[in-house]
Amino acid sequence: MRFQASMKTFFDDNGYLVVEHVLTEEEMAGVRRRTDEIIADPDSAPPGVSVGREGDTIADKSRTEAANRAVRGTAFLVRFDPIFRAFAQNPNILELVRGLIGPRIKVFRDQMLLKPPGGQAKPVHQDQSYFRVRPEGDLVTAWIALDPATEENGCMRYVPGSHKYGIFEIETDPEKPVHHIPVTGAIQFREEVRCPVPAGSIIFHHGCTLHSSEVNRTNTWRRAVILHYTTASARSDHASLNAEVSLEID
Ligand SMILES: O=C(O)CCC(=O)C(=O)O
Repeated sequence: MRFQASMKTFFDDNGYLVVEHVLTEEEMAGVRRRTDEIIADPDSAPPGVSVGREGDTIADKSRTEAANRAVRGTAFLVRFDPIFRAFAQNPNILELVRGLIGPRIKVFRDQMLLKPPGGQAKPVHQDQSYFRVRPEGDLVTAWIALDPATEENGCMRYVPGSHKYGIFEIETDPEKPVHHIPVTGAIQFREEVRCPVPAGSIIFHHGCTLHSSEVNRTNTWRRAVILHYTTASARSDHASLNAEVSLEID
């Protein structure tokens, strides 16, 4: 799928953009295989990659030990795994990212969210709440579906237009400090949009767009690669994040 000016118009208005069928089965084969290897044996991840478990971020301790041990996510595969590094430079992905934020880009951060069967919800948040990249509009997240994402398995949900309000103050739950809950006060947002997509699709979202996903109510995994691109010159307020950029491209 080639970049079209109408995509940028939609993205600027709504703060997200669904592009279906960007990647072929062949283009996803390597990352799917590596993902499954890491799910089966988290110790097989290269040094430097962090692997998170369901139990790290959920307060419900009544779940089984196996459910809490299931891999929930990773960080830094692009930085340390050659297959993911090549994937993050897929020309079709880069063309779309450059169309949205400009010609010179880098992968600021990378992660996966791998909802296992029964996997937990991700509450509403803004990526910029974590990353604090300046300028604020220079961060775009590419959420890449390795499996079909459905309402049943926890597809992405977006609040259209919410990126226009900047970065909100946050509250955190002491039990689950990983979740940054934005304090949005009396703002009347447009209605949330659910975005089921076929595998190989990409949903782009602005760093300030409010988004979330629900519990995976199916018996199969919902795997997604999440690449946070910025302009080459963008910098975070957090020096430690600038020191750990996933991949310089331009
Ligand atoms: O994959 C999910 O369920 C949530 C992903 C997310 O919050 C993000 O891409 O920022």
